[in-house]
Amino acid sequence: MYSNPVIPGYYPDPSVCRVDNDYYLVTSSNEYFPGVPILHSRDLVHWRQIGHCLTRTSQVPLHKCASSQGIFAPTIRYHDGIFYVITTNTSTGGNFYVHTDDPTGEWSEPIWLDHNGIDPSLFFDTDGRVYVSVNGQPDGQPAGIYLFEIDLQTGKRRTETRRIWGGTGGRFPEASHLYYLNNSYYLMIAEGGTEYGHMVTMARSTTPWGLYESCPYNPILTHRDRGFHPIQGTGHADLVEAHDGSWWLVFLAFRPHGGNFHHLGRETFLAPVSWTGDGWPIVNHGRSIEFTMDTPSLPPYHWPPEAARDNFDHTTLRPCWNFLRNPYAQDWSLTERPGWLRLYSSSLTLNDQDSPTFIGRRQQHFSCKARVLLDFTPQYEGEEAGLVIMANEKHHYEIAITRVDNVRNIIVRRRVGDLVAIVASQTIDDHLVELEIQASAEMYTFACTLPGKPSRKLATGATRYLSSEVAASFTGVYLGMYATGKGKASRTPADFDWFEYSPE
Ligand code: 6LW
Repeated sequence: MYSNPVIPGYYPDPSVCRVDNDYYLVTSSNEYFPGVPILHSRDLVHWRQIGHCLTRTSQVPLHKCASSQGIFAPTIRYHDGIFYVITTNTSTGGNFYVHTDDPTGEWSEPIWLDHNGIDPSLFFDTDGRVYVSVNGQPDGQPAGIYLFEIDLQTGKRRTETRRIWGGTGGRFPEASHLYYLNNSYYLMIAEGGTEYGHMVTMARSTTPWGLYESCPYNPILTHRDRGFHPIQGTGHADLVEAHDGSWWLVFLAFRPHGGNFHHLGRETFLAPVSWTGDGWPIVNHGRSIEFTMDTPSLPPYHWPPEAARDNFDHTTLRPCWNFLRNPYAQDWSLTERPGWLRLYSSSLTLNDQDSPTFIGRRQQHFSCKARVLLDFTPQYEGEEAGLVIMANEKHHYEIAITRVDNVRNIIVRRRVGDLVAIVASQTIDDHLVELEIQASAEMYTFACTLPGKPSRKLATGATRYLSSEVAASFTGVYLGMYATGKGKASRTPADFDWFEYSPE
């Protein structure tokens, strides 16, 4: 028995590999930096983030990339003592892979592939050949999954590119992975698009190049016909044989609320896989995916819980923290005021498709609370710093300290598309202020607490207007700290003593 999602919050397009009794999983990261979060588990249910694969701008240039573009689906594989992650930077450069012998450390510079498309995967055949499968079709060719052999050291193509399978007729065949077992090559893909029509399909062949025979049980996973199920969009999967010989599937899905609106993004789920007598996979015994999975899991292995409060007592950020695109080093410091995270207001704002001064973490629970203690005295009109719930540059709500008519104010502002409104504003004079966003599945509530006074509710905002359906985003919402000079690089420090994230 275990609960889904196994990795809540914006962790989409999961790919997993096993090394003895350890499991490593990577996901897309789009415009967020560092790129490609890597997580570690000993039971496929309990995961801890151990870092990122792309930690240098040279690996992941995201300058002014569009929201929801940047880094798309990755694949992680382990071969001869080396980890490989292959992915796509849809904004700069296309398909590439990096490698390391230590997944918690630095990864290599990119090895670029001369091939278009997205969702590349690496396959190490038993004869030593290495293949790339990807969905990018050469000019004039039909959609489908294409295969070519590469020189692993250089990424150079060793063969022509061939279309090996077109899927079962769903749109957007993508997310391909190849596996060799039962003396057959199994090809698993996603079809239908990463929304409500998403599905996983499978085929197999006697050679990597095909011909591929479609699985008679396709789609082996979908919720497209379960319109009222609280779990939707199941698809984009990766298969793994556990150290006890059991088989499992990790895949993405999302949890709509209040109708078809999901704001936490596409999350990572887990399901058991069994095999039919004639060698085809059956996911969760053919049953729907549930929040509580009534099936034996691997022996649980729990990680120590992370403290709810980050006191910024270290000179490096926890792995949960992300920037928007490649950050400007001068915009933040963990050393200028030890024990505080110092942000400097740059000329950029949260409305810019750039890297405003912002550091955030995924919202991973429908009901949770984010609080910060902020020391900030704006020097210039319009300068502001505070706490934001961010979908993208056109969809965000923030509670902030600012200066209006030369008076220090607390404001709550909501932006939904081209609608922008300050929905609360009041003067304050104390220096230290606690800002708070309380989340329920349907509503965000914004409050502040001044020294020695009770918490004061200022405004609310519906979660649905930050959902992927409204914001047209591939990502999920982030809770973050920010500072801006709104067109003026004022450099007034905004000091955050702590950030507390409390699931409820
Ligand atoms: C991912 C691809 C997809 O690479 O979304 O819609 C992309 N399909 O499988 C980004 O998550």
